[in-house]
Amino acid sequence: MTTVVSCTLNEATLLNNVRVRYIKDHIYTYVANILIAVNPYYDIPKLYGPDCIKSYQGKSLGTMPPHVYAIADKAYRDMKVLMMSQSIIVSGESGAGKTENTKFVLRYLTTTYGSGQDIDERIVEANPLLEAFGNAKTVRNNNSSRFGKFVEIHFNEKNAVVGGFVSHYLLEKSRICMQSNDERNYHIFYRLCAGASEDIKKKLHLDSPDSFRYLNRGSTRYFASKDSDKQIMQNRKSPEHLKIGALKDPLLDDQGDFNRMCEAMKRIGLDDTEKLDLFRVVAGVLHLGNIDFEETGSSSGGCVLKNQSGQCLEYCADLLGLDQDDLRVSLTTRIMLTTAGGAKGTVIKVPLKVEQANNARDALAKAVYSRLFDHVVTRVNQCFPFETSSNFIGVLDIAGFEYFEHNSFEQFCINYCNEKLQQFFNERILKEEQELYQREGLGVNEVRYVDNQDCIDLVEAKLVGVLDILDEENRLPQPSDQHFALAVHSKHKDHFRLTVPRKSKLTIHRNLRDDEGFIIRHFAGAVCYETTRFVEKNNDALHMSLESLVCESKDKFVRELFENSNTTKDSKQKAGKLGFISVGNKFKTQLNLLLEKLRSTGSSFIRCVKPNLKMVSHQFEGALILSQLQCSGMVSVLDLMQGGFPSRAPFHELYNMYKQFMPARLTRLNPRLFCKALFRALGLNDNDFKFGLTKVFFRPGKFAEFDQIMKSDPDHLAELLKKVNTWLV
Ligand code: AOV
Ligand code: MG
Repeated sequence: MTTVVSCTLNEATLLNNVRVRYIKDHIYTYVANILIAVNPYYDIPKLYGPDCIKSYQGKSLGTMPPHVYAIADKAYRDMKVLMMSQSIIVSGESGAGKTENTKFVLRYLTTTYGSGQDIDERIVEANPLLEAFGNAKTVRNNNSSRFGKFVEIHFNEKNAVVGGFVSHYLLEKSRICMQSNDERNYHIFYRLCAGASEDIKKKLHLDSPDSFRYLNRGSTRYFASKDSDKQIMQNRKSPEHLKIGALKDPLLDDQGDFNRMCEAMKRIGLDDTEKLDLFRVVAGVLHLGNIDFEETGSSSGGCVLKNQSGQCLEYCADLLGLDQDDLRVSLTTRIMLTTAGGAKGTVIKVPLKVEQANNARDALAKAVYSRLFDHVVTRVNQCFPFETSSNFIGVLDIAGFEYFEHNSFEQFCINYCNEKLQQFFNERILKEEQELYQREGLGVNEVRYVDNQDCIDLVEAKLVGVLDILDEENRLPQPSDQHFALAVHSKHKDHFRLTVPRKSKLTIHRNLRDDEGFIIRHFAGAVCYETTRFVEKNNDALHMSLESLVCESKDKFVRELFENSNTTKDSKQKAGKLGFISVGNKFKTQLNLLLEKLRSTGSSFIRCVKPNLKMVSHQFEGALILSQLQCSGMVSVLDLMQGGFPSRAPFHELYNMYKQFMPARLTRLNPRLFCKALFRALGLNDNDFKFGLTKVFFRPGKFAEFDQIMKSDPDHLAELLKKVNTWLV
């Protein structure tokens, strides 16, 4: 049997089950209909090949070994039978395999149920492009997605693929200008430097990544040099590969990846002009990053460009279609509207200090790159448009709960998102299950779980939620991170979910003051957030002078990046007055829309698990894995399963499904009696199922057995049915 069918299910048996299977390269395991996927960190032969794809087509869950394909097929069949859109929610921590499994789902669905048109391929080929611009090497994952995405595959009334749509969430912007030790910027920067033709390199004035500030911040050098390093890296079973500087990871083949990306661009229909547009802006950002400032030494306290930055300024202005002098002025001064002295709306130019000019430069780089990423997603969406869609299957690939040594605004947003998804999971799996058992009168024990609505409110409630407190801070004339942290504490003095850092038992956070952060008790554990730069990170608006600079670019492509950005006109106007567009509240709105969508679909869950921190194959770290299973809510699911009935079928469905095999007199019975008679005739064990009011419920794995009897052995079935006839008489 392939599912978890142990009679006593608890976290120890689950962990053991997952371990035993993992050792045999069976990386997938079910708990009820939830798929647990352990990252094997090597390519298991034939696990995803075309034969395997074929073998899952149209098969009920549980009739074949657990697989991500089985979940994809279930979603498809549910969509078809229930005529309802479906979602597959893939979660797990960084490096657990979310993105890889997402790609397998997309490939399965387009291969198996595609229309045989370009569109099928395009949905799959969009990924290399999205990953080039939105993924980066981190210490946890060489190909870490630094944005969340929800990919919808749309189907027509005949249930064939007609198109797709990608929504994206929260690209990590800080990475564009700065990376932690041993991490990299987005792949595209290195790939372009490594792979572009000499002609393009010349046009874009590209050099080695080492020559760009935005790329050489990691502590180690980027180049893969020694052959011995390469050998170590290729042998992933050896932890030695971690000792080699991360930036020169020979597993990342920037040149080869560049070629693959260009191939993908071609396949999804991007022409050379469009390709060059993208590359030009990427290069423009790199040159912008190389501009340096120094103090003027004059009494005004302003700054000027360093002498050697003249060339970078020229390149950047040229590539982004800006006027050199305008760019220089916008980076070193700030335009402000003043109402002082009654002169309404007088424009004054305030000179910037070196640090402020550096910030202006970085803000411009982040704005340009993130708008470029928005454009890439929009462009990808144009590659698989659909006019009519009956239903869709959406796959959500978004970072799981994060808890690092230092946690900032990014972790705060991600963990808030995970609270919302956990609530959805609870709703679907636990609450609905429990309510259903009650409604159907099964007499199954109540399952207790911690409702996390209070934690969600703490973040998103109007006015008093952390996001609104932060927005309020952003709107102050002189916002400060310290004032914000204190405001959070003062509004939630006795909140169960929130506490001051000094009360933390977590020793690494002991030295944080109240005005430097706060701790939130999440469903998956307490996290201490350091609030430095929260105010800045929550603001999506550029200084007025920079905004108008790019909006008036001579380069049509750059101009359109800003004109068409998904910031609405309304919020732009507001931003103009206040200099503020809220990142946090935009995310909240997006997230609530996403959840509304998820709630309107049927859902399946894939919980990805990272087996070890070394990113090597064949190493199972039990404690690490158990804590992931707990964080993802799997352990509470087990409680439910213990006395539960994960598979169920309405009487009328069983009736319709099997009446063709039945003698006429039996089909005259009402569906409920019909099922009772059938089950009795088949001699099923009473412990394996329960009759509710409208449905019959099965113990784990038992529906598949029943289905097998009904479908696979007509002679045996005929024998049994004869018995029913006698029994009815
Ligand atoms: P993630 O999406 O969950 O992390 P990925 O899907 O990028 O993680 O997986 C990380 C790496 O693990 C991949 O690049 C592969 O090398 C390997 N891997 C994952 N799944 C498989 C598989 N089924 N078979 C073989 N190798 C696999 V992040 O995006 O960082 O949260 O932000
Ligand atoms: Mg990923």
